[in-house]
Amino acid sequence: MPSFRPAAVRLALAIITSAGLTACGGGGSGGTIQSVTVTGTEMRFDPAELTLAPGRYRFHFLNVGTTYHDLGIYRDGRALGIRETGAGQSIDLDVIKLVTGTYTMECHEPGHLQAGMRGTITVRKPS
Ligand SMILES: [Cu+2]
Repeated sequence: MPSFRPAAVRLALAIITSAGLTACGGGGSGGTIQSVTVTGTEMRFDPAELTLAPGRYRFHFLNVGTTYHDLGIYRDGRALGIRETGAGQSIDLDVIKLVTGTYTMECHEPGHLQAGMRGTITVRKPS
């Protein structure tokens, strides 16, 4: 009997995977990718508060500070996307899908988050 267990687990994973693909392919959001620019400096993001509609986004991170900074987008402590860039440089994060809820922007260079380099993204349907 125990020998059947791995196959059952694989089957369950396959079902979850195909459900996920269906969810991604469906819906009316289409292939539109919106761009959001966030600027980083010591020790803050600008804007620090963002309100966005649900959808797919590419964050463009512009470091106008004098040291390395990174922009990470987190939900429930999990990073959905994160990129680091040097002073005077900019970088694009991978496209991420934002659903209704609250996300945080955080810089994880040593001491930066503690110094206040964080922000909030509120995602909600336009009223
Ligand atoms: Cu930083």
